[in-house]
Amino acid sequence: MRRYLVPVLATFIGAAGSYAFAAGTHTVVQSEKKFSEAELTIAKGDTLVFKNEDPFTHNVYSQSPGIAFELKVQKPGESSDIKFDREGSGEIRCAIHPQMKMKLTVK
Ligand SMILES: [Cu+2]
Repeated sequence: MRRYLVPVLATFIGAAGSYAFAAGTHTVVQSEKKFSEAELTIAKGDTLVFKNEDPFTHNVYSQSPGIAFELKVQKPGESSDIKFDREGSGEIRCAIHPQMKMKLTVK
């Protein structure tokens, strides 16, 4: 019995620790070839979840300094997490649908 107690305690303490330092999570939905947010400001260390609710593929990316990333092919129904560890700001776009744009600031 005792040998099971240690991992359980470790898991509990680990969960409490990560809860105490938990950074924010924000969700941006892609629907009808639009982002659900036109403009978003988040804190350094926060995570953005991009959720594709369209019936077709998107490729969300940014080339702006500090926030550059690329999700590559994101199929219908898929969610992707991006953690932003650096300060920066700029535009997030979709490589497939040029009309899709939003502004992101990480500070
Ligand atoms: Cu798209």
